[in-house]
Amino acid sequence: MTEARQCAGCGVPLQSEDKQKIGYVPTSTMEKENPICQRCFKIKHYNEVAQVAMDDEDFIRILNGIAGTKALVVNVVDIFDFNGSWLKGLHRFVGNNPVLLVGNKLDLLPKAINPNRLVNWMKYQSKQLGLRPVDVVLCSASKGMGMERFIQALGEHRNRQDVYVVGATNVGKSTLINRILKEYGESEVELTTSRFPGTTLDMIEIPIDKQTSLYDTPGIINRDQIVHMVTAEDLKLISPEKTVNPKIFQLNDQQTLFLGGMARIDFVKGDRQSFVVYASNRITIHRTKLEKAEELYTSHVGTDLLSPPTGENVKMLPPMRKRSFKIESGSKKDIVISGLGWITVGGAGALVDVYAPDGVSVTIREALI
Ligand SMILES: Nc1nc2c(ncn2[C@@H]2O[C@H](COP(=O)(O)OP(=O)(O)OP(=O)(O)O)[C@@H](O)[C@H]2O)c(=O)[nH]1
Ligand SMILES: [Mg+2]
Repeated sequence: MTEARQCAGCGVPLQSEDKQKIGYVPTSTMEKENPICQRCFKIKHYNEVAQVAMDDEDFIRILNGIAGTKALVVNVVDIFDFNGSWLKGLHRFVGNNPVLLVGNKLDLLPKAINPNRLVNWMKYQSKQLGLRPVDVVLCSASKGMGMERFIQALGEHRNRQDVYVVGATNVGKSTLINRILKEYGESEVELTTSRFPGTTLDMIEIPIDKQTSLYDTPGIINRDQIVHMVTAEDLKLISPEKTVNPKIFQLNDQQTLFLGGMARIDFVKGDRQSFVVYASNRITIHRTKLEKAEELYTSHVGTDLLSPPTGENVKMLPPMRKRSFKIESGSKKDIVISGLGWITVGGAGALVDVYAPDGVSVTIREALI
């Protein structure tokens, strides 16, 4: 814990000297019971962008202490962007501590999803990524889904020890803790949450009982997450806020689908089959002939036809990079464009080229639905 008082919203040490620096509060606010810094105040009341220049190194240093303690680590991922929100090097932070894996933002997935299948898929993925969680639970922190099961798992696995909530930025760690506090706690404290990455700035201790505490931690920034490549304005359009409605297209080969101007999916070769898009409802999906795709992109990206990115924001986007996939016939596959969503390809066998901003991971998996 730092000597200075901490902001109750984001954890930053408070100061009243410099308005331009983080942690600023007017002297009068400093005296209050749970003071929050000016930045948190602005996020809470005006939805302002939360950007501050903090190094990933700073955040990693904060997490590095966990390995030396005896605690339960709750690793939160965004199930809409599982790979993109995976905390790389997690095993280093956790040491020998048990990990409870939480798939958050369940409300974004279509109702047709089979939760058991999703949990099994997450277990399998974790294993591939070098982690064996003691348990996997699904929830929606913002909607309050799955909380009973989560609390039960927490009680079961924490052995009356501390709990650290960790994860990549923006997965909903603080929202999850607020939800627990609201439903099970007596504390008046409300952690700051926002749509923008990098909201929580330091470890925040929330006492569970006399001996143990729950800790919120700053999210690690994965540079390859799409949120770091778009403007605040476009982030709003790209990140789904509600359940994504599948959009079904029957395609012949040599046809192309555009996910706004963020991605282009060319059905190069294969029998006519369905391509089902799962992405934010605010991304315009445009279908065209493959031979016209290149020209259409160049002349229309940023316009209503192919947006987001909107207007000039296109200049911020890294150049499009092509990745090719061969999908064998017989099984349905999801092509996942990290942070944007995924496209389920019908199962008749297909050659597919995907263009997405360089740095954004594009992967293939067994269809989730
Ligand atoms: N749809 C949906 N959105 C959620 C859910 N939980 C959190 N969010 C949203 O995700 C965004 C990030 O939430 P935070 O709680 O600030 O995320 P965080 O992991 O604490 O982020 P950092 O502090 O930057 O590491 C906010 O816009 C939340 O409203 C959820 O269950 N469903
Ligand atoms: Mg947070």
